[in-house]
Amino acid sequence: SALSVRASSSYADELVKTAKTVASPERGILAMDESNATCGKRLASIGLENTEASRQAYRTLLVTVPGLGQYISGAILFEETLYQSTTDGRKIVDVLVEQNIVPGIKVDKGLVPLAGSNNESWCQGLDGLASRSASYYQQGARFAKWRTVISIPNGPSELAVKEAAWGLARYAAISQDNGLVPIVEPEILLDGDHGIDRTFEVAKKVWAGVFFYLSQNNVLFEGILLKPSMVTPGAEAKDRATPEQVADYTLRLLHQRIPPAVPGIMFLSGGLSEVEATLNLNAMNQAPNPWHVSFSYARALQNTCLKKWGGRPENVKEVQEALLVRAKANSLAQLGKYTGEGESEESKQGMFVKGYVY
Ligand code: 5MM
Repeated sequence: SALSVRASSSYADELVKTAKTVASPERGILAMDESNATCGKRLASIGLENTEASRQAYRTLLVTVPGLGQYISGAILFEETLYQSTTDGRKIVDVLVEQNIVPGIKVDKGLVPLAGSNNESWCQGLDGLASRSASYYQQGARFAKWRTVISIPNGPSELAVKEAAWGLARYAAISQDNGLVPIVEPEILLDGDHGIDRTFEVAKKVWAGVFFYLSQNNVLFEGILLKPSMVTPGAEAKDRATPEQVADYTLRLLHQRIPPAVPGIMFLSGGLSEVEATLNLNAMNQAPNPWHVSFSYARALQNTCLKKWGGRPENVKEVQEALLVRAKANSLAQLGKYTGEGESEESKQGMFVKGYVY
């Protein structure tokens, strides 16, 4: 069977099941795994201090949205949240499971400069990853995430692409050995004034490398999920692309590089506006795809919520409704049935920050 490809993982059947659950129709992933540094920046944008209590209050608000599990199949958590309780003392992991949402965990240790490259980065976190993953599984996580980045204006150099792909593949193999479905995320940053064709060319190289090393590491393709960037022009390109053009390029990329054995493609939003991210996803789901094509957004799900919240308890209900609106819009887009009607002006504003380093 396909599963014997990775005979060494005793978790093979469970991995396949988990991946299918996360990649289930009408649903996608809520990425709420901001590291403390990134979360601090988000909180600073609404004038709040980056304390554990603020992070707990914010994450409590997100996971307790009534009915969230109808649109959200998985939530990616930062380590602190995986071990944290809600403000009223329930384990966050338990709240997610009650909501029918699979808990996931960010396992990478972030980006650092890649020596010998053209100012590019690589992603750390392989040391000790097996034992950390085993503990995360014990704690209730069933999938993992590792985000590395590729910069188009800075190259990308062959070295950076190879390092990104190899790191993702080692992480994926280690995750599967410990029962966690790896989300493979090589984010191609929006920075640059290049056109969409250049992004397409770079994305093809990156995914070729990723799948070469995934197979070299005997990763079970049926038990992974991908988190790609959509193929768009650089954020500073003069020629913009319509959702139909983005969908056309992105689907072409997927068809040329991603085996149909992979159950789910969960796109990141990367600084696109909330509405743009939803429109693009909707355009990709106008015809049946070999994979579940859905979302794993952080900013494009949370931006309006964060602003509406502002740290004020009296706003919680309204904020929770706002998250549900975005989750529902993306759920409709997963089905190719989103119309874009009634969206606020704010949700149409891009969130790209030039040269932004998390
Ligand atoms: C939520 O941010 C995630 C973790 O970021 P840091 O390690 O930098 O704090 C990030 O990986 C996120 O899950 C993806 O980039 C997708 O988020 P967007 O905002 O691009 O949809």
